[in-house]
Amino acid sequence: MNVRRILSLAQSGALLPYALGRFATIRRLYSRLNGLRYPLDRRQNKLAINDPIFPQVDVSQAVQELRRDAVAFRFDLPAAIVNEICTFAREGLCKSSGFQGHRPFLEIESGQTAEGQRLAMAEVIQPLDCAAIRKVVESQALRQTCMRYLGYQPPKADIRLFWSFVSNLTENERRQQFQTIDYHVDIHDFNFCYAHFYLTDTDARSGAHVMVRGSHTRKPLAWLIGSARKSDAQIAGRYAQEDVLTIEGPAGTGFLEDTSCYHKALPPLENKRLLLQIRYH
Ligand SMILES: O=C(O)CCC(=O)C(=O)O
Repeated sequence: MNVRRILSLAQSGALLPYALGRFATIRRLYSRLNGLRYPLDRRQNKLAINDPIFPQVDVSQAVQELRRDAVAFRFDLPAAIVNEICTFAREGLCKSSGFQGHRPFLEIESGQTAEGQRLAMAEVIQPLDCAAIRKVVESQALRQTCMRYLGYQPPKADIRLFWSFVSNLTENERRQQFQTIDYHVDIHDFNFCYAHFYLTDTDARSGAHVMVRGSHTRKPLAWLIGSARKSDAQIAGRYAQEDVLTIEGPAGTGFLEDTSCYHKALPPLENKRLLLQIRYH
C-alpha cells in the first residue's frame, strides 16, 4: 500500500479498521463493546417476525448460515419492490468516476457518455428517496439477522444502488473506475454485514457476484497481513472449487454476506446489472 492510500485512510478514520478489522478476535471484541453501546433487544428474539417483504426468511437459520458460510440466501424481494426500485433507478441521476457531476441514467445507459467515455459503473444518487428502498433497509428480517449476527444493533446503514455496464474496458481501466473485479475482503470497519439484491436478471455473463464460502473464518495467517486483494490463482490454490460460489439469479434475488470473506464482481459481458447494496455496521 502506498503512502497516499495510508494518508487517505487516516484522514477518513478508516486506518485502524483497515489495519485491525481483519482479525477475527478484534472483530469479536468490537462486537462485545458495541453490544454495550447498542444492546441487542433480546425480547425481539422471542417474537415471530412477520416481515411483509421477506415472509420466507427464518432469522435463526440465516444467522447460522452467515456464521458457517459467510452467506445467507432466500432474501428475495417481491416483484412490486423490484419494479419500484428499477423505475427509480431508470429515472434517476447518476454519479460515476467516469464523469463530473450527475447525469440522467437514460443518457448513459449504453455504458458510455455522449463524449465517448466508457463507464464501468454508475451509482444512482440519493437512493433513500425511493420508498421501496427505505422499506427494504428497515425490514425487520434483515435488521434482526444482521443484529444477531453482529451482536449489536447496527447503528449505520450505508446504501448504494449501482449499475455495472457491459463494456470493452480493460481490467486495469475497470480497476481505475473502482470496479471490484479482483477478489478482496472488506476492511473499512471492524464489523459489518452486507445485503445484496439483484434488480436485473444476473448470471456469470451479466455481472454476477462471486464469493468464497467459509473464507471469512478460514484465511491463512499470512493473508491477514498486507493486501486485502488476492488473485484468482491464489484463491484457486487455497480454497476448494465447490466453495467458490458464482451467485446467479433472477431480478429480486437477495442474499446477506459477511464480506470479510473473499469476494468480487464479474465484469458484465452481455447485460448490465443493477445492484442494491446495504452495508449494516
Ligand atoms: O459488485 C459486486 O458484486 C461486489 C461489490 C464489492 O465487492 C464490494 O462492494 O466490496
